Amino acid sequence: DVDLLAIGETMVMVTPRDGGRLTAGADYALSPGGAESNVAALMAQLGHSTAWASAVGDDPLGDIVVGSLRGHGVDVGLVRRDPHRPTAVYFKDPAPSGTSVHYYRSGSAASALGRDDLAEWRSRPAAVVHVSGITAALSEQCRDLLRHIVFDRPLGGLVSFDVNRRPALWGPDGGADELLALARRSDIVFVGRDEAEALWGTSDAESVRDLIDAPRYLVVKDADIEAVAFTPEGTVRAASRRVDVVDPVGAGDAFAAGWLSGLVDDRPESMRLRMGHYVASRVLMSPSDFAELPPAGRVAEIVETGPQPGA
Ligand code: KDG
Repeated sequence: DVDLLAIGETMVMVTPRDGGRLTAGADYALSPGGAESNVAALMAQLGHSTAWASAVGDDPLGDIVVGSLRGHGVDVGLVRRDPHRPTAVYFKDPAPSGTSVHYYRSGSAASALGRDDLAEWRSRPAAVVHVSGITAALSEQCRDLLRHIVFDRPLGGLVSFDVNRRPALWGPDGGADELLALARRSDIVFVGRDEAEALWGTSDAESVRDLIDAPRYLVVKDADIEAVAFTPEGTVRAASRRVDVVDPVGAGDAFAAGWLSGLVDDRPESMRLRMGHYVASRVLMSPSDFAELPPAGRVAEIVETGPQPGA
């Protein structure tokens, strides 16, 4: 069995190499951009066995995505190559006022994922199956697949759901009802306080808890302030690490990777939250959606013995 099976679309991300604006750049870097596979790749760096299930085109961009994730130690044996649909692309435009993203993903290989893919995926039983709300916005078929995974549990394991609000992918309601229904039926839920406020009008972590209520673990992240976990053993809070933010994209995935690593290793909740903050801080300081981490084992040591968050 693997520790984590992550399911979702991964695109090729195009971003200016010098960190400048997209329209000003002359030199661009290509790398994989996918919320769920980011979690798998970061957890692999933390020493866990992880697999990523998805589809990409049978094209060079698909080779880039699969090759890079394999290079990061993720099992990519469940990734289907689609000869008829392309790998999606997205452009990241880092602006001082906030990074924006531009998607070219409709009709992509991953938008045709569906229940037919499950038979193959069952060959990798996982302790945690990690999915996100992005999949619900990709196509009707993807939404049906995600609902089936969360509601009917065809894959076993704990279902971890990152709300991952992406307004650019949704119609006017922003997916509020759909994302709430999925969160209520998952075992582990990650959501930003700001995301929850935009989707559901909640004001603080407790009101998010009152609304979602059901999951075994609910982690509400409040940007650079703190994260609050509601667990069967009670409520635990941990302050965020103060860092100079280079690019926030991917920090949520990194937090999930750190937290889930702590869960799989059976660490106490305060440690899980601090692992989440630590891995997020590394991605916040990196221009990409990703970061190289210190060797597995060393991270837990740094988090356990290093300066406490906020210090
Ligand atoms: O989560 C960070 C990025 O990798 C992500 O935004 C790209 O999967 C992505 C999406 O759909 O937005």
